[in-house]
Amino acid sequence: MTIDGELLHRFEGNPIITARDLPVTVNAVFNPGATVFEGETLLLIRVEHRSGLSSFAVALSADGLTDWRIDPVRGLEPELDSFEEHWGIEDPRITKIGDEYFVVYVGYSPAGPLVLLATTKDFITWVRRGVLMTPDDKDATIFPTLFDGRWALIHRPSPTSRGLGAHVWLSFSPDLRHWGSSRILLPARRGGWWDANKVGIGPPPLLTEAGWLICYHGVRVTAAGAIYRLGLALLDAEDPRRLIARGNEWILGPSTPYERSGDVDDVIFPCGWVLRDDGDTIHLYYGAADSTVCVAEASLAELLDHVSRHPVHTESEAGMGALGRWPL
Ligand code: M1P
Repeated sequence: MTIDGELLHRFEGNPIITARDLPVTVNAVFNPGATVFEGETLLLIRVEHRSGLSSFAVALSADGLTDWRIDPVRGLEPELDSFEEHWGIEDPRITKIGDEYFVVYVGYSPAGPLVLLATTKDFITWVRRGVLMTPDDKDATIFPTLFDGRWALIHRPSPTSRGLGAHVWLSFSPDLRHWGSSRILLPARRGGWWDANKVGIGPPPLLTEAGWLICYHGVRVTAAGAIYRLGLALLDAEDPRRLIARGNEWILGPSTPYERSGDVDDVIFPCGWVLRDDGDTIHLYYGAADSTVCVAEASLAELLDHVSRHPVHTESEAGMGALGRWPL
C-alpha cells in the first residue's frame, strides 16, 4: 500500500481525451478498450455522436499518458442497417491473441444490447464474427487462452425480472459461435454493499502468478442515483470458473469533478488496462461520467496483495449467499 493508502492513482493530466480532441463535433468520448499496438498504447474509444449513437475511434500515445493522437483512419463504424448494430456500438474490450486483436463489444439493437465480436490486425480492416450473446447481454470480454480447447467469455446478462440482480457470468465455446456451460462467476451482492444488485466486468482478465486478476464495476443505487465504482477479484489460473478471492471494498470510486459530473454523474467505467514492460505498472483506462477518457496507475503487486487478503472459501464469501440458494 502506498503512502496515501490508495491503490489506484489518477493521472494528474486527467482527463486525457475529451470530445474536443475529436476532429468533428461529438457529444462525448468514454469507456475505452486498451492494448499495445506497434509499440504504442492504443485506445479504442467509444464516441457518442450528437445523434446519440456511438462508434469507435482510435487514439494513440507513445507513453500511454500524454500526447494522444486521434487516428484519422483507424476505428470502427456501426453497421446501422444491421439489426445488431442498428443503434450503434458501445464499450469495446480488446484481447490480443497471436497477431490478432479480438474486440468484444456491445451492439445496441432494437431488441436490446447484445454481445458482438470483431477481429482485426490493424484496427482498419475488420472481420465481424457475429453475435456471441443475445439480448439483453453486455459487459463482455474474452480470455486470451483456451481452457480444455474451449474459448471462455465473461458477460453480463440482464435479468428480465426486476429486483433479481445482474451478475457476471462465464460461458464456454468450442468455436466462438456456440456458447454454453454457462454459470454465474461473480454475483452482485445485496443490501448495503457497494456492489449490490448490479456488477459487470471491466477490462479483460489479466493472467498473473496468483491467477486471473479481474477488475469489475459495481453499481450502488442511492436516492441521488447510481454510483459506479471498481473492485477486484481473482480467478484460478487453470479453471477460471473458480473464484478464489474477492475484495470487500471498492478500489476506485468517483470523487473528482470529472468523475462526479457529466452526462451520467458518478461513473467510473474501465474497459481496458495495460501491464507495462516493468511487469508491475498497470495503466487502467476508464470513462469518467460517460463524458471523458481518463487513466489511473497501479502496482500489480499491490493489487494482488489487496485482493489476496480476501480469499473466498464459502458461497457466502463469493456473494452466492445473496442468490437465493437459501431463503432470503
Ligand atoms: O452510464 C453508466 C454505464 O451504464 C451501462 O453500464 P451497465 O449496463 O453495466 O450498468 C453502459 O451503458 C455503459 O456504457 C455506461 O457507461
